[in-house]
Amino acid sequence: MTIFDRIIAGDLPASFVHQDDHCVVFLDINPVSRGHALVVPRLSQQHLAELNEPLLAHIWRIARDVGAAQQAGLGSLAQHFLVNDGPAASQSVPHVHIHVIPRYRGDTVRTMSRIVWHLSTLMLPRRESAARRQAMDRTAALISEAMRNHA
Ligand code: DGP
Repeated sequence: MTIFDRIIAGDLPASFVHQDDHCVVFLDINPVSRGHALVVPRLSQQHLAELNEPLLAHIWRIARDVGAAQQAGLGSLAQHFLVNDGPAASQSVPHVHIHVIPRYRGDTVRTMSRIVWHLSTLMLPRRESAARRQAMDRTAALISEAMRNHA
């Protein structure tokens, strides 16, 4: 069982953006930028190649919609879609997930250095706090609302 299975089961907290029959979207605990989201299939598989075509299409469609909703809800200008597809590609959670990382005006140095840091083995998990969770919940709600409005 992966940590994402535990989030999907409701055993661990997360700031959810979207949930449907096939996937969930919640904010990354260690965000590269504000609103950094993870699109996670409910099916617990490690590699993209293990997903069937309809599920693959679905999670990429949802990732596209999350990117659009980050722009509408948070004012980002564009987004990176990133999949670390295996441990040798810096995958730390063995459960397929698409990172949707928003980009903001003037953020090149900060975001690029954080992406490098994110992909390195130096990454340390952030501590949970009530204030931090509330801030993440507010950000998730803004993306979620924009996603519903653009559906
Ligand atoms: P990757 O390196 O591609 O496997 O990214 C895994 C991401 O998952 C990483 O950016 C941090 C995030 N993450 C790990 N544990 C948790 C957690 O418990 N909650 C949330 N929201 N994100 C997590």
